[in-house]
Amino acid sequence: MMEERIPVTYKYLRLHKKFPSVWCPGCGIGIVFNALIRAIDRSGLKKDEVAFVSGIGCSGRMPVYGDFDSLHVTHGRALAFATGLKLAKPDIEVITVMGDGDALAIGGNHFIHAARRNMDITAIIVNNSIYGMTGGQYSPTTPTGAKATTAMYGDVEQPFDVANLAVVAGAAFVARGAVYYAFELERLIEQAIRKKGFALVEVISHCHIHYGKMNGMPEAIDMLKWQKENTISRSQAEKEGGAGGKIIRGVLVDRSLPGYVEQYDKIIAQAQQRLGRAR
Ligand SMILES: Cc1ncc(C[n+]2csc(CCOP(=O)(O)OP(=O)(O)O)c2C)c(N)n1
Ligand code: SF4
Repeated sequence: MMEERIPVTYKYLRLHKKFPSVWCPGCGIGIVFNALIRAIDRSGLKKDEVAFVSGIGCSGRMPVYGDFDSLHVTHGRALAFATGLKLAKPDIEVITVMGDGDALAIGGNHFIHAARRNMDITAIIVNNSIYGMTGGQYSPTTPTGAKATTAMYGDVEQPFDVANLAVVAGAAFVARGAVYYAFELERLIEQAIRKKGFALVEVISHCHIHYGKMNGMPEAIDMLKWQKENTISRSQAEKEGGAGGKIIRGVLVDRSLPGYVEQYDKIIAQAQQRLGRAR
């Protein structure tokens, strides 16, 4: 009898409760979710050692489908809730999943300060350059000139470079992956999970339904080809002496910085010593 092979991902899904998912066929979010789950599996964490936190948006639905302790909170506030959770339960691996709108528009303030504080959180930003869930409004990462339902003649704003924003804000670990390179993405997320401190993985993903349709790439495959042709690994860029105008994938920063939780614990210990009490 042939042995039935069950993908590792199935172990971590609320399979009989929450499926089918809301995601459009071909959306990049499913690939990110798979990579994230495989990264958790590789890192050896047990289900009850992980908590998922998300805001609202197509990307923010991931914790609904993952069988972990989850907080599905208000739009833009995932990192604020994740910070509270981490302080209350420092031993839990807290993972936030956000869309670019969620993390960088309404949630932009939380994003820079979580990075600045070096909160020990793994943050995944699924950057599809658009507000997917609400019908394709432009976001802080929509490229200048690209069309959106709120920019029919092209967006006039400058987009954020998400990963570099995290670098200058003070994150301990910053990486960028792309859905097209799913196995590389899995390794980047695993590194982020293992890292102490604020660890960001920006994932270049796609919303062919809104962004693609308005910008000459109506099928998921068009957008995946775009990722293949317009991104380059850091090692390849170094070999070639430059990125040639392409977006760099890989680890951008991995540094040792004091983490917020350990600094906070030190303050508590000092205060308790002064008051003459053991913790
Ligand atoms: C306070 C608040 N403002 C606005 C909304 C409406 N809203 C829901 S999801 C969303 C944007 C989603 O875009 P993004 O975060 O990029 O995620 P995606 O759906 O593309 O994955 C917005 C504006 C809301 N739910 N709550
Ligand atoms: S609307 Fe866009 S981002 Fe949302 S599930 Fe569909 S393809 Fe994905």
